[in-house]
Amino acid sequence: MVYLNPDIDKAWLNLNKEYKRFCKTDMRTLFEKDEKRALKYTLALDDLTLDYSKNRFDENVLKALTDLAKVCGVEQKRDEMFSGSKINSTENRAVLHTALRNRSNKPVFVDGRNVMGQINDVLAKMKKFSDDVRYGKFRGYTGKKLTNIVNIGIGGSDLGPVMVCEALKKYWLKDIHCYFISNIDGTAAAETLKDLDPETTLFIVASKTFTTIETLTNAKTCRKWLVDALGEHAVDKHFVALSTNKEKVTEFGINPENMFEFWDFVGGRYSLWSAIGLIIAIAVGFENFEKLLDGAFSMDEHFKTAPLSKNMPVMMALLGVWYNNFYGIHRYCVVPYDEYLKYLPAYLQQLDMESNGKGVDKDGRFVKYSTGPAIFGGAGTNVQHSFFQLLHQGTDVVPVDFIIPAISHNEIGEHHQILLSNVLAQGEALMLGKTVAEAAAELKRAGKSDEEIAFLKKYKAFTGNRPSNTILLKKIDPYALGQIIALYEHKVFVQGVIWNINSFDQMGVELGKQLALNILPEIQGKSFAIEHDSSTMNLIKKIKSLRK
Ligand code: G6Q
Repeated sequence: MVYLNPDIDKAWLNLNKEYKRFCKTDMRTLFEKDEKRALKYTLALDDLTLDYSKNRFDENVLKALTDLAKVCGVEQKRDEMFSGSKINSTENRAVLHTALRNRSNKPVFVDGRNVMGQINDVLAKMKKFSDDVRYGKFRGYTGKKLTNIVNIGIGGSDLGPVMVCEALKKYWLKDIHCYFISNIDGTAAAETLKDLDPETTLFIVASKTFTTIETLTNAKTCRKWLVDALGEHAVDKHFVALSTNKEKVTEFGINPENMFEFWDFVGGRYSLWSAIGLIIAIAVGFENFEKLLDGAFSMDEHFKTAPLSKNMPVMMALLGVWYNNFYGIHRYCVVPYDEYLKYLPAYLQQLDMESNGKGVDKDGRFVKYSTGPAIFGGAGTNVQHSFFQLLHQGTDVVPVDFIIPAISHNEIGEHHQILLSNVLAQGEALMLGKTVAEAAAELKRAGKSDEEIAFLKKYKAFTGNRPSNTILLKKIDPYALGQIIALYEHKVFVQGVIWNINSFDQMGVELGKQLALNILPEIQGKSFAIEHDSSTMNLIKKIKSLRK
């Protein structure tokens, strides 16, 4: 690590020393030595529990990590974020997704102006509209109730709403059905529209900028589909927009009265709490949308007030830094054991990788250390039957977050008990492992010959000492979901502070977009003049010949 601040340098060097002292210690031994380990390293907020005891650390490591958080100014920067400072330095913007769920309604200022008024106005407009759609007051052009709600958006304008809608499916109004069109691939629109009735379909065009090519192209296709069926006059009753850009919304042909506004201080991947959550409010009702905000607010308060060593997002962030920068582990896995949370890993992938996948620090220097890890995941138990082999016996260690509700919305027979026993078993297996001697003894008990035992014992052994967090909640309800999402948002924030990067821009997605604009006319046969590398040239040629 090379920083200009000697205090920070010292904290990193101290962690290096801690790593050298500690790295050979096995978690099994730590648990054997300290009966209270689990109790000591479990945090709770309402019904949410974080057990982080199955990680590679001891008291001294934790102290060194919290010292690092202190000298990096985590607390001060956190307060700056909450108070509306322009911490998104490259875009000169405040970062105020927390104001969207500021249930205390205490003023939050941007450029000397309290933003709570406009936030509350949009929430009120969302409440009215979502109630009107749900209870059939706002109807389609031909007078039918709007029961098919299609969100057209991509990235931050899709992943949050789709994840939350799926997570809260149990709370959907019976006759409301939600659909999401994000990909520019025509299949997304075609497969969605083929089963829908224009008379009962409401399109929500979700785009902060209202310039995103995928969203505008999909919205155009859907608009044409509707106009072909019901005529131009029907648009006002079937299209609403969520955006910061009134001009573009109007230019596209959506009535600005049907626009729900949000603002530059809301980043795309942090926007589900804003007007971008409209489809959530329609699906689950505004009261439940408010409970989602309440849950996030409770985590915000925890993040703001709990001491660093008792602070859930801080602890998760510090352990991530510990693995990433000292163990050299640059991967990370999230496994919710709940079918309703199946889109959470994809959502977190964007939240974390788009926020912290950065290589230049806030002072304009190329960083000389690793930043955000690669994230993957999926719903358990399914993934136990796919990539868990690597988690248990692969040569790369992958820290895992397990997320599990104690009660299922669908308590059928033994299903949930089996699910619960599986998630606990996975955490235990990863941590304890199985020594070669234990594997041999097991094979002996199973009646294997000495020869078989000698051959099989290493294959049957598990190194163990593989870290995991367990996030336990009572049930997947709007409040708990709000808490979990905010927990991860703040974890990502803390890591960004420690790595001294701007977690709130996403310039890495620009280059591909720019080059695609050059290639498009060539694919369309409108231009041939642009020079590419020979691979791209060849592929363009091949594609054109295949499409002839
Ligand atoms: C998220 C990103 C990005 C964005 C999409 C959609 O933080 O900014 O994923 O949400 O590119 O952008 P629009 O909402 O402007 O269409």
